[in-house]
Amino acid sequence: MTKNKDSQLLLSLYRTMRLIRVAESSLIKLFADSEIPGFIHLSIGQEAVAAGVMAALEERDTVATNHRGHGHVLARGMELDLFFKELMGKDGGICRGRGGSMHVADRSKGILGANGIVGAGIPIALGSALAHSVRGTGGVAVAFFGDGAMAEGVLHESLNMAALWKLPMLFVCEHNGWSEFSQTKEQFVAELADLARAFGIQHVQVDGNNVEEVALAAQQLTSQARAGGPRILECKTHRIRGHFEGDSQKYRNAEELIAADDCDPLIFARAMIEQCGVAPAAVDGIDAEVEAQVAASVLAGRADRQPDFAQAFADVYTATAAQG
Ligand SMILES: Cc1ncc(C[n+]2csc(CCOP(=O)(O)OP(=O)(O)O)c2C)c(N)n1
Repeated sequence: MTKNKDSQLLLSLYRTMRLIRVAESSLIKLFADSEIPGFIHLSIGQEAVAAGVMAALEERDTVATNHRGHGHVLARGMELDLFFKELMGKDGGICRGRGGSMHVADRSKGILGANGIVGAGIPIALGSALAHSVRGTGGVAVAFFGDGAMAEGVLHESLNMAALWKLPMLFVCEHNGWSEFSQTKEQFVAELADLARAFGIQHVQVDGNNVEEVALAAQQLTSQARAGGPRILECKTHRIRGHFEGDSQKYRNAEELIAADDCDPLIFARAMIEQCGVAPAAVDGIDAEVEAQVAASVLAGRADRQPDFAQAFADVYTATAAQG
């Protein structure tokens, strides 16, 4: 890769990360002002995983995510207005305001859905990988999950089936060290590498705060998975905010929070871009464009109408189910 090409890739990855950061930062205020119903779980600090993995995917690929999935769906290209309207519970949202933060889905982009149940997106991606395999689509299914899911049986069963049937699937673990308010090392006795070994699946661990490293590993692993056989990508990263928005994080010590701030993937990417000889003004330009884009989508979300009751129930129960 030439230096020029490198900087183009980095700029594009940086733009995606900045979009996630600005979108989620605006959600902080919207949530505090009660403009977002329900709970939100922010991925601030973990943007490099979403940007790096999505850059490796093709249109035919499919993705299932978890409760901390805003970054994944934005990086996959969910339309920003539709995203904000959905999170604000508005009629024009991608799921007509019924899904909200933890249940966004967009089949037009191969996004099979976010999921509030730990590990529950994994078998959905597994089913999709089976469909890719049976139908010969050439697609790969990606499951994003946190390290908290390592202790869930559904991950172990899914690893087994994916390996047994050589499915085109990429398991992506965002290892931030925490499962809600408990450290993962206090609730899971092994490492992801041990599970990989047990099921005979190739496992690669990367610095999840280095977007270039994530992107290169994801590129390699998806092309291997596409050829028929699951792969695992483990990204070591940091959750900068609390488990959910509003969590005061009393269970974390100050040093850890400062260390998480020091690993900011955006600052790291910006430094790499400048090392390629790109003028800081070019990066500032991206920041300004993204800020304007997000501000416009927040306004579009505010301007949209609430779904009415009849609409909120439509498609939730079929006529047959309602009668029976
Ligand atoms: C099956 C199940 N058990 C417990 C919970 C409660 N819960 C919600 S998020 C969470 C921890 C998730 O940690 P992790 O998967 O590492 O993701 P992170 O929040 O760190 O991104 C738990 C235990 C749940 N939603 N589902």
